[in-house]
Amino acid sequence: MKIDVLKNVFQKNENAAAENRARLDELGITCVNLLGGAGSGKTSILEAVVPKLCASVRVAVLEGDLATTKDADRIARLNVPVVQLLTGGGCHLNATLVQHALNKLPTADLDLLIIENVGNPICPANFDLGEHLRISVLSVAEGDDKPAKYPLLFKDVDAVLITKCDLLAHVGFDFHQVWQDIRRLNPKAEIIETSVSWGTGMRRLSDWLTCRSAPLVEAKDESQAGSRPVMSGE
Ligand SMILES: Nc1nc2c(ncn2[C@@H]2O[C@H](COP(=O)(O)OP(=O)(O)O)[C@@H](O)[C@H]2O)c(=O)[nH]1
Ligand SMILES: [Mg+2]
Repeated sequence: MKIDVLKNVFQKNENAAAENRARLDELGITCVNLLGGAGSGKTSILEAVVPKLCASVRVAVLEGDLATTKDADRIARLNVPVVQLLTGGGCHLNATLVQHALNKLPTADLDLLIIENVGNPICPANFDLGEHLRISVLSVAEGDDKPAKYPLLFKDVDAVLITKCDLLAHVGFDFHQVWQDIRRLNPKAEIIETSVSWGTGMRRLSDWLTCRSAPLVEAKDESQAGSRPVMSGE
């Protein structure tokens, strides 16, 4: 009986995630789920990279949190559309919450949607939101044992950001070990070393995200070009 209930919870999320993905595909929006522990540097990364992304793609952000709008307030200062999703104490976002948020965004005018999940290295990884890409964030201050201790956070992701590299001289963090542990779990993920304080890795991350959004943006351009009248001289 208990097993059936759990199954239903996950099934409901899977259904909503599939609906979100289909809707995002139709709109030509690439969606990224940003995962990582509390304080790993997720919002700081967005503050640094979103202004760079705005040069080539139209970006919006969903901010997942337990109780406050503090992160959404930080993103709103960048002048991009942002919606705060409050879980009321829940330790992860789910696809239904994202579904509601999509209704509040100017989806016809977007190319890239980045979702900052609730700060937690465990639960969010179990819930598909309908995203196309997953990025995990691990700060050097959290310790080099984390890929081994929280494998789900690194296993099925497209990129891993190793953040706060400016603190490497002050914390014990065996980069080689972390690299090996991530590679053992995930041979293909892009691994990007970053420091918001130094500006390290921001161009690489921005280029990576722009490149991964390009297929949907190009498809959208083509379909719009097909539906618009051909101007003389074109
Ligand atoms: N030294 C250093 N501190 C950082 C860096 N990125 C974020 N921080 C600090 O880490 C703390 C948590 O950052 P935040 O972006 O809010 O983390 P989040 O909870 O994952 O969104 C804040 O005090 C930031 O100023 C970085 O690259 N270097
Ligand atoms: Mg945050």
